[in-house]
Amino acid sequence: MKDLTCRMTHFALVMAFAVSATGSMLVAQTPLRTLLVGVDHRKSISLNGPWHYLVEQPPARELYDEKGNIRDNGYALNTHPNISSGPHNSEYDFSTAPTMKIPGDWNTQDPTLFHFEGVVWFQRDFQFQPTPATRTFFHVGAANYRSVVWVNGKRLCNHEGGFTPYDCDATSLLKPGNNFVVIAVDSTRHQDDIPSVNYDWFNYGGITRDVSLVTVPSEFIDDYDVHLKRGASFSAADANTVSGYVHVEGAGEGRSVTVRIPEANASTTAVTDGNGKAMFEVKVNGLQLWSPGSPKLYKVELQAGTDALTDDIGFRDIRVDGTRILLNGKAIALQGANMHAEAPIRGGRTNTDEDVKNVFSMLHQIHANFVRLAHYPHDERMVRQADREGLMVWSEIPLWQRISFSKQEVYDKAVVMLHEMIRRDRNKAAIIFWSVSNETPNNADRTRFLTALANEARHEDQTRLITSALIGPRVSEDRIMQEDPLMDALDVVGQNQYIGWYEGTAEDADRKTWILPQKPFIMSEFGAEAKFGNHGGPHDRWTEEQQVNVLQHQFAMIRKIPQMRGVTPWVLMDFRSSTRNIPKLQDGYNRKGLFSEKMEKKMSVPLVVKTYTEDPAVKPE
Ligand code: GCB
Repeated sequence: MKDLTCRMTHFALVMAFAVSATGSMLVAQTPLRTLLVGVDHRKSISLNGPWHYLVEQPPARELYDEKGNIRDNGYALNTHPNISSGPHNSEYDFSTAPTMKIPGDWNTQDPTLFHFEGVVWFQRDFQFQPTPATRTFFHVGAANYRSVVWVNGKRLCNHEGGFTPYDCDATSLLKPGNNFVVIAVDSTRHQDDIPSVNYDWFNYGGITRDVSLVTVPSEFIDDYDVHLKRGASFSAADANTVSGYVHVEGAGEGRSVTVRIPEANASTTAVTDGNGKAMFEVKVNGLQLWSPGSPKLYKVELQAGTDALTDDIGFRDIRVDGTRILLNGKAIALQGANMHAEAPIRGGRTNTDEDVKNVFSMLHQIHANFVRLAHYPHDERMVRQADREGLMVWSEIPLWQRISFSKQEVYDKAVVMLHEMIRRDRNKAAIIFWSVSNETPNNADRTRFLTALANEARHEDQTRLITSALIGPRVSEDRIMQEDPLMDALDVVGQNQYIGWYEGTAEDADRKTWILPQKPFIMSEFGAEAKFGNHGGPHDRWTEEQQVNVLQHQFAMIRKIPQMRGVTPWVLMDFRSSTRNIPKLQDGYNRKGLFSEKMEKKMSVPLVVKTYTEDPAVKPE
């Protein structure tokens, strides 16, 4: 996260506040570097395709010196060995090394790297012609987990975090004609990372999302937020104002910014303040709001000087009223599933249009209007598609279970990740929840940390609801009481539990009475493992019949909880996890999917469909 060499252009200071039970404050002051919003809607030079790669076993001395500092004089220089004559020099050569497809994880592309967690170096040549008075950014959609980028042998930037994008200003390092880029990616796990060392998914390493070069004018739009104006309450009659800001990087005070929505005949001009930020508000007659039944997106044209960008943006209002969740003033019930970014059929990380199409075909089959993208931000394509198809989305940062909550440096990392997630997707109507965490231990350090983070998310974005998935309600006989103090910091509470799988039998759910505060809840996880094609009785573990039985009793239990507004079984599709090692049943997969990893429908799918279409487990009010 700490960027040593990347030029900090837009130097935003992140400030997070929370007063803990003891009155102490958690404040992060982390410089955020420029992050380009809407990159997929800008003209760019794609650097996707084959990249040469070399593998480094730990301790990876080409990347790190003895003290663990990054070296700039190793493979990064991309030199070539003297084969025939001259002095001895390097003992590596990218130009004759094998290639793999970028974007792509290394685990599913090279069988010798299937279980590899460590450093892989990537290199490619590319052509470039600089244009005067422009800046060119190197954009990486995601690289898991740490990555370091060198252009033409000079360090450009480093980034920490495997699921959010970064942009580095390469202008001064690029030259006309032939250039090269080297990226070292380190997927080694550390206790103070986010996620930490232990988690229930597969540690796919590599440059897992799109890579491109984005050229912009010297003053350019790096960030914008275009949303339906949010008032103290929602009224459909008043829902005709679009507001937000456009930030112009490199601009001082007094630059003119135009926001146009041609289809609605709306247009306004605003002026930047001393920080390059122009706040705007524009009336739009007959504005059609975004909703699952009518996922209307408008082409929004932004212009600042010679820079222009068009994005597809939907407008909607999401808020809480007592235990209800209101979308455009109407109470809603959320029905869907959890989903990992596991590519159906082919395996590996989801990062193509085909992957997204496959995931959506499963979501359509279960009649989902909602998806929880667990446990980290997924490829931007997923959220774009959700915007187009009217699917509501829960997006989360990977604060999963045992994070080092007492450490300030971990908090600082979390804040940067949160900002990267919000920044990339804040203009997508589909996202209704930002989740700050999943299943964290209930203790003072955790509560202080996550309360501050929730407040930070709310401060950054007032147009969404803040949530987290909790675990561990207090159970006394058949009463289940959720008393986690973190709930105070949340708008909507996610509740995970596995009655019938990790605890007791499916039928135990019938006797449970839930005592919950008056807030909207989502039953964010429940389920049971079933190997596709494995059959038996309703109590035979690992069978499809048992999965059906568990889900059936779960739905019946959820139906009786008045605060429940959403339901997402764990999980849409089986996914790889290195902790799931029962041969013939798991074989490296978490089998709680409604579908197998090959998209084969398990017997639970018809039950979910029937529930979602005929006898919902959750009601809007
Ligand atoms: C959970 C976690 C999820 C796991 C799931 C399981 O509670 O949130 O990441 O994969 O349980 O299958 O155990």
